Amino acid sequence: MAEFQEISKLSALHPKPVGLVLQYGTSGFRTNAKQLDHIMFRMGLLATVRSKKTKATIGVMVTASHNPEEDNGVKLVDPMGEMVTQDWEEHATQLANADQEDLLTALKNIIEKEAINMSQEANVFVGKDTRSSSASLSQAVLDGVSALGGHSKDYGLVTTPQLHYMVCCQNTQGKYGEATVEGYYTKFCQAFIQLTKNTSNRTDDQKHLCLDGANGIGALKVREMESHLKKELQISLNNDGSKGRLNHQCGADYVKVQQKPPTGIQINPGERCCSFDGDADRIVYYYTDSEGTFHLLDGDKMATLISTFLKELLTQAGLDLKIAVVQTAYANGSSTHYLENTMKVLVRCTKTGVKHLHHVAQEFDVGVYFEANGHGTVLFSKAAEEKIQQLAEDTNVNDERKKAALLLRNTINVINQTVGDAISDMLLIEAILAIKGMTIQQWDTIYTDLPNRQLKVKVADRRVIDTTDAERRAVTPAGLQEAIDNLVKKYKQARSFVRPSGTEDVVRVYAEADTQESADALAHEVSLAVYRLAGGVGDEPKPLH
Ligand code: NG1
Ligand code: ZN
Repeated sequence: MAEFQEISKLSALHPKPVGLVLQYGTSGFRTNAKQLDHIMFRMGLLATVRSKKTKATIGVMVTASHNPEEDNGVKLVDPMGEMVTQDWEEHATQLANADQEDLLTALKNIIEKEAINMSQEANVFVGKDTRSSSASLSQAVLDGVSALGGHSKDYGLVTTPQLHYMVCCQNTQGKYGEATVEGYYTKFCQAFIQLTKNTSNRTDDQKHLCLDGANGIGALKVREMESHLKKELQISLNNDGSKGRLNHQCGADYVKVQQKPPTGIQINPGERCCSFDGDADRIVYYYTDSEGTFHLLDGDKMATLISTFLKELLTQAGLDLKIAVVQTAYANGSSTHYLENTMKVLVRCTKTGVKHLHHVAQEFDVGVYFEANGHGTVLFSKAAEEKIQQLAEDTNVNDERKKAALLLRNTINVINQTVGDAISDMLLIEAILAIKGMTIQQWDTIYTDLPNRQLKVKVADRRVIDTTDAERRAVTPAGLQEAIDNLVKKYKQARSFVRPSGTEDVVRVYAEADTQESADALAHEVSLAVYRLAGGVGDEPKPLH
């Protein structure tokens, strides 16, 4: 076939370095940008084939999110804007690792296995972040698409969630919104303005938000969006990319892991601040109090605020819809306790990685899902959306129910349901705080986080650790879980677990307890157990204090 000749010719321009093996991991391929040209070309091929298979538009996003500037990566977006399915992740790994001369065979294998009709039209949307390597890498994706005769649309610089949104809009024939960045701003900002329009006593102080754009794409896009907000949200933008380096000592990941404010930002006591990550699919909030103490409001705090708000509205609207919060093992124990025991909200725990959370959230009428690191969103079932819509249009309901239904309808519209989205999450949180007339300090005191610590341990082969129960218990190596159980018993309100990272060559250790000293000590002792029982390499982990 003609298209296969074209692939042979073009793939020679995007050669695979001999011996390089990469895995489609938790969030696609991610490594130093210099190693990715062939991966990009091949993902262009794969997206085209996936488009033929699904008879729908597929997205390809070139980004390495919160990684350093010199890295890059690529992820595939499925028709409804969700992450690509597991079996196609395997196809991606196969295609990525085929030797240059075996590429056609690997591609044909996928086509055969999936029974693809190659005469079907294909359509691929491509987006990229602000990394200097992203321009040529996204061109390699486009080359891959055209090598197989697919149509492509290059959205250029967009956030990851914007690309997910475009794909969903396109495949729902505009029902989700218009597939342009303008359409994105219009949809989400209009909903935000509707939500906040009856909170007229907001002062300029309350409308003010300090934002750390991580020197990335999120900053650019917030600037573009600003006029749509009609001063209802006044953002002072820091780390906008004009000076600093992407994700360097700033951004959501830095703030969450370091538990301190980003550099390049002047924070006044009590001021509400937030940080995006490098592709704007994560967000965390924070403030410093009058004593200069830093307070982080992470994904768990956001999930709590959002689910409380939604539960109250559902009650006021008299709608019997099933709401749940989906978390991972990294969720702070206090948040889970508060949600289950005070809010009486159903909580489900799942494996790390948003695709797992997304999947579980789909089981409910209203599924709020967040990773502690600030990646998350809310999903509404079709039935839930219809019930809310009906009630909002019903002329025979009392004012309270009507008002709640209208708020719920606008809340649905301010949320990007395709994937966690820093911009949309920011608008949602800002709207909730405005409606509730709540300061960030008041939000923070809903519950108090248990002190916690995350550590990394280097081992020869992290796959020796196998886990169960949503990664909360280690099944192998023998004796490890027993050792962890015995260590946990020594501390109050303690919990600890270990799991192999899906994005780094390390084992992650998490511990929480009643005091920071205890959490630190427990994390260290568990790290030692991992080092000794799971083949630690290098120096033994040292105590933190
Ligand atoms: P790993 O490296 O598998 O722990 C990390 C994050 C995940 C997720 C992925 C994808 C933690 C503890 N882990 O995964 O939540 O965001 O990266 O970026 O934050
Ligand atoms: Zn990200």
